[in-house]
Amino acid sequence: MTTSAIPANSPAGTGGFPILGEPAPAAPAGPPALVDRLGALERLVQTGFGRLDQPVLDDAGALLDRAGQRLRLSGEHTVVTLAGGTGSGKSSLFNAICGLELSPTGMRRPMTSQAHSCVWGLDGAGPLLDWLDVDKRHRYARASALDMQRADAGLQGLVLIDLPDHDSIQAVHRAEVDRFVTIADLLVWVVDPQKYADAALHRNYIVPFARHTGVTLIVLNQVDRLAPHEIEDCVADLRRLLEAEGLADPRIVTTSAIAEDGVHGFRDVLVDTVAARRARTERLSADVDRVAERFTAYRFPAEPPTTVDEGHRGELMQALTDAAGAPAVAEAMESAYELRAADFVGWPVTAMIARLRSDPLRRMRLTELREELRNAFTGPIGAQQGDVDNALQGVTEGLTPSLPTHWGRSVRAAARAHATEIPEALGESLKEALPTFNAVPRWWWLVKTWQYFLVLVAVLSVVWIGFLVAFGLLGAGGDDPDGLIGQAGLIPYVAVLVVCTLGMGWLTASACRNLVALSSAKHGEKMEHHMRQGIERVAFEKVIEPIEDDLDVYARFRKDVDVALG
Ligand SMILES: Nc1nc2c(ncn2[C@@H]2O[C@H](COP(=O)(O)OP(=O)(O)OP(=O)(O)O)[C@@H](O)[C@H]2O)c(=O)[nH]1
Ligand SMILES: [Mg+2]
Repeated sequence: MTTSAIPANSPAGTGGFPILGEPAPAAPAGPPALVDRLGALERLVQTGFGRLDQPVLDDAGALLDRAGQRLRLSGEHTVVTLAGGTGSGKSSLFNAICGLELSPTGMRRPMTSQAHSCVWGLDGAGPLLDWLDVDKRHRYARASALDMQRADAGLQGLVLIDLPDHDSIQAVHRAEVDRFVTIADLLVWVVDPQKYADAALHRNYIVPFARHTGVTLIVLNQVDRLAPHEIEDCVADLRRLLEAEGLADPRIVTTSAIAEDGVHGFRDVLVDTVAARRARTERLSADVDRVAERFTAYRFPAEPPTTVDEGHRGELMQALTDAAGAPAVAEAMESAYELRAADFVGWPVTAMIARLRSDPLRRMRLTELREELRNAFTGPIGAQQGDVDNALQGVTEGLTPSLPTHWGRSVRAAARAHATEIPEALGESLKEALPTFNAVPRWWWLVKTWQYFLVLVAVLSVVWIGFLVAFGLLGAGGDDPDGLIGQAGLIPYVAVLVVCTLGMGWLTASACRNLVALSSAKHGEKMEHHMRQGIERVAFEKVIEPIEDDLDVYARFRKDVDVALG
C-alpha cells in the first residue's frame, strides 16, 4: 500500500495520493462515465418530448427516476459517511481504513471541524465532493487499483467521508447534513463504550437519519477498552436500545482504531457495500445501454444539415413576396402616386373639364386602387394563409430527406410554428414600407402655384380681350380709344398671350408627367427594397430561425445519443 499523502497545496507531490481538485493531467479519452451517460439520457428525454415516441421516453424517464439524483451525481462511487459524537473515534477509524493519518485526531474536543474525504482508485468524484462542499484541502485519493494491495482493491470506488461531530454539523446547517445523509450509500454512526447509550444521540440522530438514508451501520468503536465479555454485553445492550427506539434489525460492528486488525470487520462491511453498489451500477449501466440503443432509431449516421440552403431561402422569399402581394402593392402605390401627382402638377383646365364630365374612368381607377391597397394590408387573412402554407411546405422539402422521420416532422412543425402570424407580419412589413409614397414633394406645390398663375393670366387675358372687343371695337366705353382696354389693335397680342399661357400650362403638365413617372418609379423601387427587407426579416424570424434552431437541437440530440450509448 502507498504510505504517504500529499498535504494540501504541497509542492512535494510524490506518493500515491493525488489531491482531488488540483489540476490533473488530461485523462486519456475513454468511454463516458455513467453519470455523463445518465445526463445525456436526461437531455434526450427532454428534447424528445413531443418529438419522439412516448413509450421510449417513458422507459428512459423511468430509468432516470430509478437512478435518482444520487447516481446522476456520481454513478461509480460508493459514499460512506462517518458520523457520531465527538471523541467516538470517527477520524481514527477514517485514518485506519485509509492506512494514513489524513484526518487529525486527538484530545481536543471537537477535533474535526470540517469534513475530510478519501476516494479509492476512481477519478471523477470532484463534482460529488463539490456538491457535498468538502473543502479541496481535505480531499484525498488513493492510487489506482493497480497500485493497491489486494485488501484495498475491494474498496475501489469508495468515497469515505469523516464528518465533524453531529452537534457541530447540525449547528452549521441542517441542509448540509441532509446532503451527506441522502447521498450516503452507507451512513455509519460511530459510538464508543462510554457514550453509546446516549438517548439524545439515538432519538435525535441515529433513528431519524436511518429513515432518510439507504443503509445505516452502527460501529461500536474503542472495544479494546473492554474485556471480551463486556463487548458482547455492550453490543446486546446497544441493540436493545436501538430496537426500543424503533430501529428494526440494526447492523452493529465492533472496531478498535488502535488495535492491529481492529477494523477488519468494518472493512469487510465496506467491501460488501462497494460490491453491492458496483453491482447496482453495472445493472444500471446495462439498462442505460438498452434504453440508449432505442434512441439510435431516431438519428441517421450521416452528418445532418445545419442551415437552410440559399436556394430554398430564395424560394421562400419569392413565395412570401407573392403571398404578400408585394408587387401588386408597389404597382398600386405607383398608380396612386401618379394620380395624386396629377392633381398637383396637371393642367388645372384639363382637370376641371374632367371633373365637369365626372370622368368615370378616373373614378373607377381610384376605387380599384383603394380596393387593392385595402386587400394588401387588411384583406381576408385566409386567402393569404393558403399561399403562406404552401411557401412553408416548400422550404423544408430540401431538408427532410436527410432527417429521420420524427425529426423531419419536427423541422416541418418548426417551420409552421408561426404560420398564423405570418400574414399579419407580412402586412405590417408592407405598411412600414409605405411612407416613401405618402409625402407630397415641395415641387408639386410650386408647380401647382405656377399652373394656377397661368390659369389666372389666361382668364384675365380673356377678360381683357372681352373689354377690348367691347370698348375698342364696339366703342362702348366712349371716347378713350388709347387706353389699354380701348385699343382694338391689342386683341391679337392678347390672344397670342392667351394661347401662350395655355400652351405653357399644357407643356408644364406634360413635362411634369414625365418627371412624376420617373420619381414614381424611383419611389417604387425604394419601396420594393423596403418591402423586401421587411419580408426577409419575417422569413428569418418566423421560418428560417425556428428551422435552424430545430436542426441545432437535432445535432445535439445525435451527440447525446452517442454519449448515452457510452
Ligand atoms: N483506545 C482507543 N482510543 C481510540 C480509539 N479510537 C479513537 N481513540 C482515541 O479517541 C480520541 C478521539 O478520537 P478521534 O478519532 O479524534 O475522534 P473523533 O470522533 O474524530 O472526534 P471529533 O473529530 O472531535 O468529532 C483520540 O485520542 C483517539 O486516539 C480506539 O479504538 N481505541
Ligand atoms: Mg474527528
